[in-house]
Amino acid sequence: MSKPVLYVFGLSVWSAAAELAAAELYPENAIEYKTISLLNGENFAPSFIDKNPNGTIPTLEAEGKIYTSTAQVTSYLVKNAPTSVKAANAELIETIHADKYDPNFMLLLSRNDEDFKTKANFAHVYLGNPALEKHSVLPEAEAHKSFYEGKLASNGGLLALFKGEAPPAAKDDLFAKSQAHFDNVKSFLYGSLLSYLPESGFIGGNIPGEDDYHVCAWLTRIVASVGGKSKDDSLAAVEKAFGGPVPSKIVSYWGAWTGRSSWTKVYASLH
Ligand SMILES: N[C@@H](CCC(=O)N[C@@H](CS)C(=O)NCC(=O)O)C(=O)O
Ligand SMILES: *[C@@H]1O[C@H](CO)[C@@H](O)[C@H](O)[C@H]1NC(C)=O
Repeated sequence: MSKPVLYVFGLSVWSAAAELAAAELYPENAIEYKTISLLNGENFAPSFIDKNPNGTIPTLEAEGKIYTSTAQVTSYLVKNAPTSVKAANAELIETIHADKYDPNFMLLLSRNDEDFKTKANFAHVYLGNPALEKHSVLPEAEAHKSFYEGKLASNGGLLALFKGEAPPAAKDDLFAKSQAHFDNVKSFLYGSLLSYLPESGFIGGNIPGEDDYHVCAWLTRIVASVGGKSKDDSLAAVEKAFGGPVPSKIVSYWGAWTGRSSWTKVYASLH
């Protein structure tokens, strides 16, 4: 039987959730990894959209089937692993993937002109990727016309803002939306997330369970998005950004994850 193929990218938050699951549960050579560079827009190639109509990673091909969301990919990896771990709490998975807590938006989040300047470079590279348009005009792209139209419109709209081509009111909208997002993330991190976390160890017990891969990936991105660069400086960065001491459950959870070899493997740099 051929190996499962996991499509990943080293800077992707949700790819990291699947990579953590793979590193925790499978021997080194049990899974074939294929890198899809989001910075080069490889996820916009029609051949990739054929596999995942949303053009997102992680994506998994296994036993003739294809899994197109983080929840599906991770769930497959857990169910088919040689060892068993605690299965997911569907409510937590849905919550942590909710738009209001979207960890990817943290990279573009601009609450004021200073943020806006800091994020502009990434916004230009990511949203203005010429690969999207290039792939969209290929004959093979025809079958995915609505995907390309939607993506060009949404990326283009936000890019116009960062290029200073949009009306000032649109920029104010971005600032307001960003402030609301920041507040949502803060209230989750300092509030409702804690109800799912144990005092020590993992949601899955002494070892991480299915929920923990998602929560770790989300938390590590939040830490990275506020300037955390290593496991040791990270909580100080969180405290400074959100203006409050990090809750003890988060401190303990961060320590539990960052002590694992899977975390060290996936997070050579925080992302
Ligand atoms: N809801 C999807 C989101 C996955 C997602 O947003 N993946 C990002 C990387 S973390 C991606 O591939 N983005 C590329 C894009 O949206 O163009 C899931 O849970 O799998
Ligand atoms: C694409 O994304 C949407 C919105 O997140 C989701 O409802 C849909 O199931 C996804 N499609 C696939 C094939 O994963």
